[in-house]
Amino acid sequence: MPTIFAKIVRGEIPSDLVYQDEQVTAFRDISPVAPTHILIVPNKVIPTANDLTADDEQLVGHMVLVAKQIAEQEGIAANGYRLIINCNEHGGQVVFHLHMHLVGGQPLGPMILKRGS
Ligand code: DGP
Repeated sequence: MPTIFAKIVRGEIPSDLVYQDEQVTAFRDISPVAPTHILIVPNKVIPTANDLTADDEQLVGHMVLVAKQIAEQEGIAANGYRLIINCNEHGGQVVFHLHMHLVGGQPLGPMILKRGS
């Protein structure tokens, strides 16, 4: 079954596209949690971070560099932003097509739950 993100990558369903090349596609999250909330997605389907292999090393590096470039374009690079990859249930992953969240445009507060809470 193709994921919703695979359909976005192929242009089969609409998205607010920000960037695309032969390796990755970036588009605005449908439910933004901050003024800037963009998803950077590999064009090939990798379900979770657990499925990454050494062959994907360059791809993952590319995802980070694309995120950095988009942050500059969005005007949030100097103030800062957060890059997040959720994995599986405890990570809060909902769409099982690897993606990196680029979130910024306002102070984001502390990272996550403190240990033990
Ligand atoms: P995660 O919890 O890491 O799997 O985040 C999935 C994100 O994907 C969530 O923030 C909402 C977003 N999302 C889900 N479906 C769509 C969609 O059809 N279009 C767009 N642009 N974003 C979507």
